[in-house]
Amino acid sequence: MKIYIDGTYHSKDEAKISVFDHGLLYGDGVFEGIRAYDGRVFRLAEHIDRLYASATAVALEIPMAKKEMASAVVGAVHENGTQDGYIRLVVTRGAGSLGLDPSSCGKPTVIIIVGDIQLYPKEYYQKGIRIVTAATRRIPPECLDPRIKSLNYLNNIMAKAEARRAGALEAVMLNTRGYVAECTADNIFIVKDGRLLTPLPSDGALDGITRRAVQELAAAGDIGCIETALTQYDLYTADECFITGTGAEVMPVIGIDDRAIGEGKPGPLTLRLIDAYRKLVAE
Ligand code: PXG
Repeated sequence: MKIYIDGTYHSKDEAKISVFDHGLLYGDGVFEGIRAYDGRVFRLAEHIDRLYASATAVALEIPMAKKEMASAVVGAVHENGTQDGYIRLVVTRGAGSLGLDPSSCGKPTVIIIVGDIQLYPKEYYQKGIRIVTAATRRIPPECLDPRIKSLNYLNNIMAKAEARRAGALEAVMLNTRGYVAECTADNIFIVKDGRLLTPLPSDGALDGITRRAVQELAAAGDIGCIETALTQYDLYTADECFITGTGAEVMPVIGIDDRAIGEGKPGPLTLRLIDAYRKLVAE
């Protein structure tokens, strides 16, 4: 494994950053999780745009142009000889002093890790998964915009731990007003009366790249899709449910908090979208 740090490749054992990096000390930084399929990076431009938007939102100036960053990501995939893999692109505030002040940090640190993707078992896609509602609420958008993909994941991690304790793979997170936001590392969709519904970014949803792709596939397939406020009631009474994310792709959800969703098996629209998404990534 060859890891890119600020323009230089290091072996896994040699890839190290300063303990004074504010990415470590304060979670001060932004990141992207990206997939490579068959040697090609999926929706790279969208990931780069989101990374730079996250950085702009937290006043972090990435020390390279978008074009250069895109080349660095593609270069790291080639350097590792990766066909199908997972790319973690991280930009931290850089090394500074022991204090919050970001102005003490000299230069942001740019890290690109290309790893193997831990695929979910095939049967999850065929049979669907059960998820639970976490007691941990999503940080309110008026405190931290959910569109910022920052290195601060503690509240999502607490929710993920709740999922694990409940024997589930994922957990739904509500916002502080009780509306559905998203899952800990995935967006959520339901199907109701032939139409897709998904929470709004203003209710705490990350503007997911997979979410966008599914919205495009729905539009292309004449399936209505709206972003709207959703409650637990909407989830429990949905005809179908699925989650979307770079890692999970499109994953059917057949149970939430011990309620069966729809007929308790992946629904027809979900299966159609799984198929369409597979074709899209293979294009
Ligand atoms: N919500 C949150 C909070 C996320 O972190 C998504 C939704 C889905 O977004 P994308 O753009 O991937 O469709 C994410 C993405 C990991 C990992 O290592 C996490 C994500 C993506 C890839 C890997 O756990 N989160």
